[in-house]
This record gives sequence, C-alpha cells and structure tokens, in this order.
Amino acid sequence: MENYKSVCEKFALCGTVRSVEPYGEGHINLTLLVTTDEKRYILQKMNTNVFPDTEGLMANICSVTQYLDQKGVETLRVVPTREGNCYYSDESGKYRVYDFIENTVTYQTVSDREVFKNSGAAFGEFQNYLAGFDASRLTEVIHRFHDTPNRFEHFKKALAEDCFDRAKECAPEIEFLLSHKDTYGTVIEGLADGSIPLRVTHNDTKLNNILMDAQTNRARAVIDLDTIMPGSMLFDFGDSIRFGASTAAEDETDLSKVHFDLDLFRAYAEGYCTAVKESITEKEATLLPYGAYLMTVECGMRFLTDYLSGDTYFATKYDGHNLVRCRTQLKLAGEMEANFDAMGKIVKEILA
Ligand code: ADP
Ligand code: GN1
Ligand code: MG
Repeated sequence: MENYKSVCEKFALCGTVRSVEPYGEGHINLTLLVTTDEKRYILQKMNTNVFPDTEGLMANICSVTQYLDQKGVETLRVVPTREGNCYYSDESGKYRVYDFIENTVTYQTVSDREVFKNSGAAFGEFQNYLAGFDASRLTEVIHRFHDTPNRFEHFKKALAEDCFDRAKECAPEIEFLLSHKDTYGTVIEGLADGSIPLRVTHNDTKLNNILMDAQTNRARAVIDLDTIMPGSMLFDFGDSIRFGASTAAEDETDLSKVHFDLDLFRAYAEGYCTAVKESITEKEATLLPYGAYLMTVECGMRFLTDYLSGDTYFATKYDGHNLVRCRTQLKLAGEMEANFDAMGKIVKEILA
C-alpha cells in the first residue's frame, strides 16, 4: 500500500495519512479506504479498461454531483488534487478521491425488507432529482451500456471464438441465452421509437451502490456515479431487483439457495413506484416486471461473456467466479419469467 500513500500525497487531503486499505465489494474500480489523523477518504484507482475516457467520466461525475449538491441532496464530494484537478494520473494509473461518507453502511444482500424499500425510494427520488439535468452535458462513457441485443451479439462472438475452451462447461447457460434471444429487444426498441422515455439514469443501481444511514437505515447517498447516462427507468428499477430481490448473494454457489423473492420485489416496488408515481408512463409501469427480467438476463449474459473471454472485465476472486455469477442470474431470470403476472399485479396495486 506504500505506493498508494504517495498517490494520496498528490491530493489536497486534511491531515497525515495513517493507513490505506482495500475497501468494499465493487467489481470495477480498485477501492481503498484512506485514514488520516483527521478524517477518512475513499481513494479509487479507476478502471481505464472499462472507462477509457477519464476526462468524460470525471466531467460527468463533477457536473452531476455539483447539480445534486446545489439542490441540497447529499452526494459524493470529489476531493481535488493539490494542483486543482479532479483526478491524478501517473504511469501506475488514474486515481480520484472522495470524502468518505461517515455513519453509513452498504449492504451486499438484503437482510431487511425495510432497507430494500428505502433503497427503492432513494433510487426513485434520485431519478426525480435528475429529471431537470440537461442530458446533453453527459458523455456516454460506455457506449450501448444496456443495449441487450448488442450485448447478445458480443456474447455470440465470445462463444464462437471460445478462446479458453470453456464453452463445454456451460452448455445449459448457453442454451438458456440462445433460446431467449427474442426477448432482448423490447426496451432498446421502445427507446428508439420514442414509446419509452429517455431519462437521465444511474444504470448500476445495485444495493451496494447506495449508502444507508447506520442509525436509521434510510438512504443517505446514491454512489458509484460512473455510469450516469441517458437511459430508461426500466434499467434502474430492473437492476435493483436483479441484485436485491434474490434470496442469496450474486455469487452463491449453491443454486438451491437462489430464488426470486416476490415479497422483496413488492418492498422495492413500494419505495420506487411511490417516488416516481408522478412521472412514470403507463408503458413503463407495464414493463417494470420485464425490466427486472431483462437486467437479470443481461447481467448473466455479461458474466458468461466475460467467463468465455478469460475474465478481463469484472474483478474475480477465483477461477469460475463469473460462471457462478452467471448461474445465479439465469436462475433468477427464469423464476422472474414465471412470475410476470404476479409482479404486474403488485405494480398495479401500488400505482392505483
Ligand atoms: P465499483 O465501481 O468498483 O463498484 P464503488 O464506487 O461502488 O466501486 O465503490 C465500492 C464500494 O466502496 C461501495 O460499494 C461502498 O461500499 C464504498 N464506497 C464508495 N464510495 C464511498 C464513499 N464516498 N463513502 C463511503 N463508502 C464508499
Ligand atoms: C458492476 O461497479 P459495480 O460493481 O457496482 C457493473 C454493473 C453490473 C454489476 C454486477 C460499470 O457494478 O453493470 O451490473 O457489476 N458495472 C459496470 O454486479 O460494468
Ligand atoms: Mg459499485
């Protein structure tokens, strides 16, 4: 961690750095907790493979956080370098620092229905706050991020190449993705023909991308703002359900423990739908259950594509980690499909 201490010196931190330790469970950036004798910070080595346009990325984050701050919404605070820049770059990588938001917790799984409901309300309100933000100020940092048909093309390419001879280990998963190919286009087509509104969305709304107050369990701040781009609310709603309305962790190896939980769906929908009641269109409301399925099957597809391509995108902790993740997602997606009617009824009840 010594080299990271010298990176810390480039930033305008208060106090002397005492320790730098790995922190959190993100799959993309290298996240470190920095403790000085005065306060704590988050130092991130940004993933330039996933986000090559650091300028565009940091400009998005600075403009969104300034906008939220002006509205009095608690948000990430970018700590500048001693030279006044929003990130630091040297031959070892590109780095940014945030104030550590104290007295908060992040959850890796849903332990409490109320917490999940609160996170739904917070992501819904977050979308409301950004409704007035001028989308033309945002760089599309990852092109076609939730374009599922395009993701499917990438999956098929990785499968055809099968560079690591791994396809033979995942025949049922491949079969699931190929046989569902006709279900991937609805949102992207709706955005293209204007029947689904294009909004400023977060696009990565899993539960560990929100900080909850350690005392009250109410949401304090939406974080991980890397993927804020124009998108559909179905992406934000769906991705939260994908991660949170499961009875097990995203990387549970025992699939008998992994189920889609309809009551957790209801909890999140109560929070989210109540928050967006004024702006949600009829078509969006009808498609919320499908959005949950779509984000789940897309994520499973992305994990499998990465597995077939040699695990270069998502951080993994062991060989086969991405395949394990893919399996949980496809199991959940299958159970969601079987529950479309029940989910639709719940959404209707809440919005009535
Ligand atoms: P990744 O893009 O890799 O997911 P995140 O930005 O989500 O990285 O950060 C990883 C984790 O670090 C979060 O899930 C959260 O637990 C923690 N974290 C990030 N920023 C802050 C912050 N400003 N204050 C407190 N915790 C934070
Ligand atoms: C990544 O950055 P993190 O860990 O919050 C990924 C999401 C996936 C998620 C799966 C930029 O999110 O799209 O849904 O992993 N982020 C990016 O857990 O690709
Ligand atoms: Mg994250």
